[in-house]
Amino acid sequence: MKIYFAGSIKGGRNNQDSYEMIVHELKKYGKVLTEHVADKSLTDKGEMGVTDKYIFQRDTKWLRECDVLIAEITTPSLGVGYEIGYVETLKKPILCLYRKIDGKSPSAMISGNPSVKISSYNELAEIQKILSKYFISFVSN
Ligand code: 6IA
Repeated sequence: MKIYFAGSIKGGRNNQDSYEMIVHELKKYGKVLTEHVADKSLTDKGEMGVTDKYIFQRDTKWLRECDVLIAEITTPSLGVGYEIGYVETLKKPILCLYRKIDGKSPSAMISGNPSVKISSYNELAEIQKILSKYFISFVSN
């Protein structure tokens, strides 16, 4: 199974610890095409040495290739929102995860979207359960 993991880069790297945990868990279920998104050394300046055009062409190719999109949406990101919309038009499954923070909630374009499955967590340790439950139902459908 090819998994596209989406997480904020230019939107801010505040939730990089969640991205790392998610990618660690996702590797149990398939090939993660975008492991670099979780990389601690990647800053909100992005990947060094590659052009924006290259990134766009490579990432949209992977979005067309993937079997599922898993997005961490706690930190709002234009790129992640774009990726969710792109994959939705391809009718592929989408799971969004977000960390519960007082006074904050995800965009209605995600939480109100019937094509998107959404799960929240308080602690990083909950991510493992959310993903195992998701992939069990994914395989049985
Ligand atoms: O708008 P954002 O940068 O927060 O968008 C993040 C999302 O878009 C991630 O899920 C990635 O899949 C994708 N993405 C956007 N920019 C990059 C990037 N470098 N490197 C890898 N993936 C990206 C940024 C530009 C750099 C040349 C300075």
